[in-house]
Amino acid sequence: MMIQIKSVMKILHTSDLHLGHRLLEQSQYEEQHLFLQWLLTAITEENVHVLLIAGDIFDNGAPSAQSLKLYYDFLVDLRQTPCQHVFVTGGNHDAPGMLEAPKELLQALSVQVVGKATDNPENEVFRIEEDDEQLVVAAVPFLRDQDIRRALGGENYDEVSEKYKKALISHYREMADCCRKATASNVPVIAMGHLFAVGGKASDSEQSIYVGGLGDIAAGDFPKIFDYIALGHLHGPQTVQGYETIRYSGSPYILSFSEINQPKSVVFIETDQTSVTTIRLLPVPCFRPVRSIQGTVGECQAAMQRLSEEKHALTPWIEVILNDEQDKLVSASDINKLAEPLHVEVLKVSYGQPKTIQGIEQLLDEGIQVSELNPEQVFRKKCDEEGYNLVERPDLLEAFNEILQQLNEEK
Ligand SMILES: [Mn+2]
Repeated sequence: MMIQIKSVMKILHTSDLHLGHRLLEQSQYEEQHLFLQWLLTAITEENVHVLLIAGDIFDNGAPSAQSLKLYYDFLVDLRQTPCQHVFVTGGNHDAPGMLEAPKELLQALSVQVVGKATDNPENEVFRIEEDDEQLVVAAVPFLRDQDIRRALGGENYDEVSEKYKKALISHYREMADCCRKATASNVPVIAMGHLFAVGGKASDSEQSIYVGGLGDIAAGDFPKIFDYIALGHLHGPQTVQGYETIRYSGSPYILSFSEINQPKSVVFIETDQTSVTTIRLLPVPCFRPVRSIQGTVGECQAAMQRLSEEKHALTPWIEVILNDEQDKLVSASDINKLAEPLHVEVLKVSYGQPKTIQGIEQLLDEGIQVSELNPEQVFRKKCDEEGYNLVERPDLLEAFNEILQQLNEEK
């Protein structure tokens, strides 16, 4: 008797590793290392065949030797797992040239790297086969304005925004056409992306791709051929407008204090011969707790004590906010002395209510849209919020305008 085993393709989606990222000047190397070790184990245990990393591999365009080693060691270690296909795309933090320098070398390890969009959309489309299964992947990186359209002189801000959005949508349409051409049959198709989608919830750590929602794309703008869209850029795990198959995996560890208490995960996806059958979140263990502790000196000390008694892979990092008037005279070094015998590390001591950084939308007068402001007006609003007086500090505005000018010239 012949037993037919229904084969399935198992895929893992992550993004925003930001290798080299520091939280309040502290290196996050240890948790990044532990996460990648955990990922190798998860890939083995779940028998994952395909790994998608949707942008922001590194925290900046010139990563340290330590960050590079972390990345390359991980890619080599993947060879010992069931994962035989890796797709790495550039994010807004990555330098495309840097990411693509070892492109051919990594191809030999079945790692496909797409740092930036080129004139040929076929460079972003890949077809893979595992046993009887096939999968088409459109590995779309972060799309810079200059990569996807020819800017004309004298465009104002709204025109740039509108045209960029159109170019973004048409890029995904070209991808869809290429994917259709890549295969004759109705095999599952996955797209990647590093962008801000409408309705997404940002935290403090994403560097806004463009001020004021330029180029926001909505769930309905993506062609229907894609069975799953693996997104990066937003650091909190979330769907786009409630669509289960259009998702941000989120960063695998926190990248700012605004992400405290945010559960982190990677996305596990299964396909059959024609489409996606399962989508499931795999929670990433918290290797290093990061907490914000508020109260009187006594309350904070007690909270530090409790945290110190918990068992964690790495020393917890904390921010202490003293909110009692009488504690104004307590210094950061006094707090550090209290923490010394404990298994916690105080990264920051501040006084009074924690300041929340507001998004530009919250700073605007009612009825005004960000798109109605020019960049200088947006800058002035942010300076107001941060307490910089531009009359006393004209150099700030000058510096801003100089940067703006440079950007315009580059375009
Ligand atoms: Mn990011």
